[in-house]
Amino acid sequence: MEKNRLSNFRCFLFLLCAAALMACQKTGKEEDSETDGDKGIILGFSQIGAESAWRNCNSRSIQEAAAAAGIQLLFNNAEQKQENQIKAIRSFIAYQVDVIAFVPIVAGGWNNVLQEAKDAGIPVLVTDRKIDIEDENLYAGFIGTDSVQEGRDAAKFLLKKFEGRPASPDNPIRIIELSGTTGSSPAMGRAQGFREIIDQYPQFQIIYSESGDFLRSKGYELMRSVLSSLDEIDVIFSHNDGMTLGVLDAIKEKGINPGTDIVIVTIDAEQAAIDALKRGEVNCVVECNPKTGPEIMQLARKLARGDTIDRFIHVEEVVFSEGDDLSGLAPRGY
Ligand code: GZL
Repeated sequence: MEKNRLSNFRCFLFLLCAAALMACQKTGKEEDSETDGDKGIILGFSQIGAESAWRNCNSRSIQEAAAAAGIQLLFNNAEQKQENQIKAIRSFIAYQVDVIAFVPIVAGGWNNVLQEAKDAGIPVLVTDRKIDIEDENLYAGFIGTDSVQEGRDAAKFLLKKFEGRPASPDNPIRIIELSGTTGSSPAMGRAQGFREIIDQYPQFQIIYSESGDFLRSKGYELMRSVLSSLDEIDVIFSHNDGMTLGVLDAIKEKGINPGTDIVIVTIDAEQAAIDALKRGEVNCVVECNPKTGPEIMQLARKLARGDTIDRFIHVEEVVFSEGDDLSGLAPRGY
């Protein structure tokens, strides 16, 4: 009971601060409305947390783009808890923001709060991760990356890497998979896309798959445990660079050469992963673009005006492989 009261009080405080902030800025809204109808839009954004360099870059992109667009941003960090996201969305509804956008930490459990937003007449934009929902009309659209394609791209690299290598179901190419947050669309999508390709070639076998929750610390722990129990590993497929950095730490501790003794494929394309690719410690890095802030603001403007948007908008992404000339690659910024 005590915890709940504290949590509700925090939510009330958040609302109070938001109201105070917007009250002075809202006066600006009336003045601005004469000059630019789009200015003064209030966007409520629920971010899942700060679990990786990718997530922090995603948050910076949203905050910087809102400032550049003159959109008033109510930004809430849910600290990896869906219940905090639901509370934040409810506070945005209570405050009657113009648009709500959020990254759903997991795909399920959004029906009720999105129905409340719809009943309040507030359009909702889903970003980065997708949701499973009965009534697709409860949100206006999605912008983010295509996790299933990212999984396919990882698998296609392995087909090329092991082309011509003698392998059979009796002498398989043994794959360890470290997956992302259980129930999240990137973890499910990457696993699905990877298997769509790999399952066509029986010589590839996933001998171990476990969630590392997109965290470097869990990637390290899981890899230490795997190395203590399995001695024949050919490939590590890691759903994000954060976990991969933990994997590299664990592998090097055992005197094993990552990228040579074990092929490593990873997703996100953080600077640290690109640097590991350049050092030959990683063999393939599939990009997952976190810099969607400007597009999110354009979509928020459209929704605030009552316009419709495309249902699914996937951002462009590339694949970086060993042997690529990366000398001209710009700093990644995350
Ligand atoms: C993917 C995104 C994932 C990243 C991780 O779209 O949701 O969450 O791959 C991040 O680095 O934690």
